[in-house]
Amino acid sequence: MVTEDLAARLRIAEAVVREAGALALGYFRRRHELKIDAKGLQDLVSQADRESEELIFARISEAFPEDSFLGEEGGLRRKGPLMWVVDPIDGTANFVRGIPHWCVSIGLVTESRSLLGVLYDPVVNELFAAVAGGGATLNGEPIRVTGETDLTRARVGIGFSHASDIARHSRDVRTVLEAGCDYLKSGSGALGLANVAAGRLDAYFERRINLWDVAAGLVIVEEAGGRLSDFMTPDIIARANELLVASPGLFDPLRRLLPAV
Ligand code: LIP
Repeated sequence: MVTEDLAARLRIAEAVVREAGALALGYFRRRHELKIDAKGLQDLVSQADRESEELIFARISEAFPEDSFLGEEGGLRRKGPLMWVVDPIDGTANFVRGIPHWCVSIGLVTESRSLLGVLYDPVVNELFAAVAGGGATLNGEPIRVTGETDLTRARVGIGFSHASDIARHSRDVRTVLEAGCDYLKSGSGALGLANVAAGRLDAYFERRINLWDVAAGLVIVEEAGGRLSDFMTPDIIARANELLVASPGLFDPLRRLLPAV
């Protein structure tokens, strides 16, 4: 049963993620004007990311002044019982190069779980949404993970950033391929989770991924019937964590292949 408060929060979050997606899409079409900065090795940011996050912060703070807010670019702002967690453009490396595979992600979390998530890909006008206990949707239609149980028919999203160990990542990819899976590295972990929820991928795995990348996708996958590894550890704001999400029939086989370290 979805409370009226969560339902109201979902409606507002959907409107805000669409507005931020429209702003980002405008920059995507004018990306040659963007000033792009490097935060680290292969870790980029532009004013599109920053302006998307500031718009979302302004709208969410106006509607929910008592809540916390954590954004990839602006960090933690305000403390409250519930925390909005935002990736203003997930897939920035694709975005700045003109590859149309990125999204805006807004999640609402408690200390232990993701309660609500909206994730918008404005290039193809796809809005993924879920609230705990209310199911998961794509443009308003229900979505479910696949019922796949055979690794040799599975396609697994595998993310990587240079915050991860290269040798470990190489072993992970080899292990998955030797098990007969196909794999995809797309540059957007958030869309990876959304595609698992929509039954387009059978699983998504990343050794070190940040809360803002997945805060929305976690509840979207869960409400679409997927299984998730324990991601929301007490220090999750301070550090990236390992994440495996999968259709139920593949979770244990993949967990054995890709053990948490
Ligand atoms: C991206 C993540 C992806 C990871 C990339 C990058 P960003 O987020 O969604 O999973 O593999 O390295 O961190 O930086 O585009 O918001």
